[in-house]
Amino acid sequence: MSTRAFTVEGMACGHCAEAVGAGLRAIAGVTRVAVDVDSGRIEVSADREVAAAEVRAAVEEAGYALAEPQP
Ligand SMILES: [Cu+2]
Repeated sequence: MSTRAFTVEGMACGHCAEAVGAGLRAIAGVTRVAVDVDSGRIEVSADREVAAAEVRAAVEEAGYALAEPQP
């Protein structure tokens, strides 16, 4: 079980969160997704190691962008 957090840019409302959440839940092995619209923070829990590239692809598929990691 692993949980990773990312920041999504461009979400504005519950529909955005729903779209991003649905995309993330469709990733194989994902067991739990939390999306906070205001901060853009997402948490992805999975029963395997999910690559950042997979999360990025799902977020972009939903029409949003993953923020670059903070230095
Ligand atoms: Cu929205």
